[in-house]
Amino acid sequence: LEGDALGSELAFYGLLKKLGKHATIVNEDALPYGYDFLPGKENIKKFKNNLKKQLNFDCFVALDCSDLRRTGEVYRINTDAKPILNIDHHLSNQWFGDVNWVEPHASSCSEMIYKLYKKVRLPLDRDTAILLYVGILTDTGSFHYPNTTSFTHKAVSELLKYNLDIHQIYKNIYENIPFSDMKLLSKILPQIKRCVSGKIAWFQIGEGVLKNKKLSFDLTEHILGFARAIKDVEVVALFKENLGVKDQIRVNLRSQAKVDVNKIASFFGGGGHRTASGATVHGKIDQVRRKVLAKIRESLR
Ligand SMILES: [Mn+2]
Repeated sequence: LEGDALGSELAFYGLLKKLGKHATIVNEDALPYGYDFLPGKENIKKFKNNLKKQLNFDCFVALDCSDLRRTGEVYRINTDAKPILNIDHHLSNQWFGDVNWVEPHASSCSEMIYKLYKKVRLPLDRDTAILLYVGILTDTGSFHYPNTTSFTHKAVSELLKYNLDIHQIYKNIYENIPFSDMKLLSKILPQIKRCVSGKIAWFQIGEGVLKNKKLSFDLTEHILGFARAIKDVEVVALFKENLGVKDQIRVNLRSQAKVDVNKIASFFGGGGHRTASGATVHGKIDQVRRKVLAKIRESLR
């Protein structure tokens, strides 16, 4: 769960409200670090089993989710199998909805919700502009990933008319790292390894490194971004032993535009985008790492 998921769900919720509809936002995870400033965040309910009985709805909407399982336990509230609306921009989207609005060329789900505001001719407001801006900002890597288009900038140009404090928004999300996390980052960075003449850079983070510490999403992004900035690197891989679950490895992949890491992640049961993807793989960390690196090697040929 990150900026685009939060921005798009809150902006879509606002759109439904303006149309006089009742809606409830349910997330599996708590609000991640750094996103406390999002307007309307108090409308997000954390998933609980008893919500199944409390909620009564006609339509289940998934935003920024390639796969229903990516909602965690949340899809289980749809016990009466009500119609599913799937709004997403992942290349790996599974078309699980009864209605599927999937645009793999959109920079973000938030950009799609911006389009929806235009389509239904609803006026934007400052809070909505903040939410959509956050979603687009985070999913485009602050407007430098190849998914950034002329339309993306056109949308943002309109959002900025609402007097957004873009400096503060950036600070909240990216320059808000706790000192202890930065110290942890400085311990992980020297463990970087390369292979295939420096075309692959990878990190392996064992359970010991994170003993009693939670690696925040932002920290993962920083590690990946750091490695991707190295000369000649085409693909970055991060292997992390999931705290709590035995023999479960989280694999995060990033690439320059050349290699399609969505394909690699899909091979291992995950997915995502062409230049950013991930998978949760069962196995020992060394064994998983070897398999994934072999697959990346293949794709570099
Ligand atoms: Mn997204």
